[in-house]
Amino acid sequence: MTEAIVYEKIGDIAVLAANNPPVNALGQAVRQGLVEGIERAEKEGAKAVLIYGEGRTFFAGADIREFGKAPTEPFLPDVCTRIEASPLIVVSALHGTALGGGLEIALGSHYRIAVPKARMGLPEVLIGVMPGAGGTQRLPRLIGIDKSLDVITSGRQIGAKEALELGILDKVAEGEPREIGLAYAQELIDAAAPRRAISEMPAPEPVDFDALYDAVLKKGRGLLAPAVAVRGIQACCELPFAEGMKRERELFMELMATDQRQGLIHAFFAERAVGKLPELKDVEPRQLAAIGVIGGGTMGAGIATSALLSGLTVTLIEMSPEAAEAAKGRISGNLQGALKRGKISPEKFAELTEKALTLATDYAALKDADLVIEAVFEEMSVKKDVFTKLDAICKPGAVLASNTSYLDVNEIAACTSRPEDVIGLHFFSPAHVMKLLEIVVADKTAADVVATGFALGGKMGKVSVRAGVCDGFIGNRILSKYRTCADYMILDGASPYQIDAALEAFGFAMGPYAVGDLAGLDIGWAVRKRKRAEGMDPRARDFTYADKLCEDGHFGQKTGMGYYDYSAGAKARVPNPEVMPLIEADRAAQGITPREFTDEEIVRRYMAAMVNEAARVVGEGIAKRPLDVDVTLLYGYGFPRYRGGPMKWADMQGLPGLLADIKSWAQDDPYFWEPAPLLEKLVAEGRSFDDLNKD
Ligand code: T1G
Repeated sequence: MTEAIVYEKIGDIAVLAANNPPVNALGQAVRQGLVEGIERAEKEGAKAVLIYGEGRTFFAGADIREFGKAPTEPFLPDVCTRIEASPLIVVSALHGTALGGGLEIALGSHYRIAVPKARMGLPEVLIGVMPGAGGTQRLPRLIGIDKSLDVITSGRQIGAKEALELGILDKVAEGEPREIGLAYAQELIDAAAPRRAISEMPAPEPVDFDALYDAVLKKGRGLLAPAVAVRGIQACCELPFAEGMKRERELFMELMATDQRQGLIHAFFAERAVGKLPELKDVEPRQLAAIGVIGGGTMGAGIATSALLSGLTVTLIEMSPEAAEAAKGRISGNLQGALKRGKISPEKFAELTEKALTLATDYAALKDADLVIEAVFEEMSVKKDVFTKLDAICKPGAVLASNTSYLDVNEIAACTSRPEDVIGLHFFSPAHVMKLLEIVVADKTAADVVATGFALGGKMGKVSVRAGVCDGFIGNRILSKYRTCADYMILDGASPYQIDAALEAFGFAMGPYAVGDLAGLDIGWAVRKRKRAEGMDPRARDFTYADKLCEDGHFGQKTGMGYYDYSAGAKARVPNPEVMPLIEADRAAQGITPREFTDEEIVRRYMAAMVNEAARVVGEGIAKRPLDVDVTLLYGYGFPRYRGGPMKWADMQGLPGLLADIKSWAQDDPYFWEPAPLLEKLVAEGRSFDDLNKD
């Protein structure tokens, strides 16, 4: 008997306990153990079988580390069918997260019980595949087409209460999974309950699956898996069970072979790896219970909201009592959202706004804070003034953090007597919604202060990425490059509307010009003015059309006009008629004869600019690994998740071809298209960005 499944006989009940930490993934040994356990139970004359998981959870799904490798017997769908075919009563007792193949094992069982806190679901589409062990064949038989479509195409997790209401569970009981499972199995034996094989239940009547397929494909914005899963449900309704299982397997293997599956699995593991830094191994974070926030504008209020929701107390400092009250209003507004979505109760709302939040105008209120983060005006002199005051007021060991989005954290640290306590915590707006947090580590930042930054991000449910100090850190520095590439393509003949459409077809939720209108064109305008004031490299191409748009007062959605005219609403995406004349005038003034761009060229150039700058960012150590760039772009910049991130995309495209394109474009613009040394090195060595992730 393989140790991954521990067999035990208790009276008439054979117990199969999964023992494969950390999440009882259904690796080969577990699958083997389940089949052997069922066979042994039948040989030993048991009347029922109980399957449950030791440790933190029931099976959390197939072992996704086996993906991409040759599948090994016994295959998971066969294990589920073997369980179901047993003449004994088979009970699964769920706790933790019974996901994917885990829930499919439970569906292969005849009865299902769970503890109240158990969660379950079929999240396969989130990693680019679909249920491949009978989920699309059994679930519709159990709960119908509509509910199965929701569960399977959303990949969402379901709580035990909802699962009971849906009919996925037969019972929910307090207690340990083993105990409630044994009691339920005995109850079924005593009641002479019948085997209840889902595959023997009638399948739902077919519906218009072509229409469903089209609707799901459209909703997925290019994501294949949910739509292909619809074909699995169709097979359930149109084919006998055994043929339906074969069809499901075919569809599953088709998805397994897609780039999207590669991209999504990469994203899954990258977002877990990004918080694992060797330099933080065994480093304890400092105490984190009470924090201070300076500045209650959009960012400060968002940060305070996120901190309050994560259980921290917050002292918010503003310039005046009125400004502090206004900040409290923003925070309450943010929390109203959480209240409406049922994330917090009315009592919790009152506790957060009335007890956990303290307003003040005097920095002395920060004397006991464990960490203070400033979100004041993006001006170095203002930041230095704040940090000088904090240095004088805050207790020894307090972490002093800046939310700056590009200023030099080393320079900020240097104005305190404790540079080792200073760090950058770059939140993205709105800070209580966006998951990305760039943890900007300055030259003298202490390791336990970095660990405290990650601990804060963890409490807030952020995806935290370590960044070095440079203009724009990881995300904004790369953004500046690919955004400039788009601007250059406009100078040379493309339109902002063609560029937005091409990149939305690539998978971005919004193209760069629609994003600019949403965020506010004045932000980019200020950056361009700052860079001109700092002195731009004479080799850099400049353009005026974007400035003129701002000079005309068009900042995007907030003024009703930007690249688009919002008078008919944001969804209408009506081009602003003033834009093309400004672009044409700029081209004429620079003697540029516009040329045609294909959508393919637009995407290729845009992505090459992104990857080339990202390679510099990794090469300079600003980002630790290529996967850190992937996670940053996925969580902060709307990069399509099914492509895995820019570095994963580049690996799948092939680095040599990308470098060749960059070199050919460098003939026209050697400054902008200078190849990144790391990219040249990897191509010369025949290596990929993913090879670097594994170094
Ligand atoms: N296979 C292998 N390793 C896994 C794993 C899995 N399914 N799930 C998690 N891990 C690892 C993870 O990499 C990390 O490893 C550790 O476990 C803790 O995970 C046929 C084919 C279960 C909700 O998609 O959603 O079944 O970094 O840090 O936050 O239809 O992990 O410690 O070395 O995420 O508490 C379907 C994916 C597979 C579930 C736990 N199942 N996992 O979250 O811990 S496809 C899934 C999760 C399938 C069948 C198809 C979460 C979690 P390390 P963690 P967590």
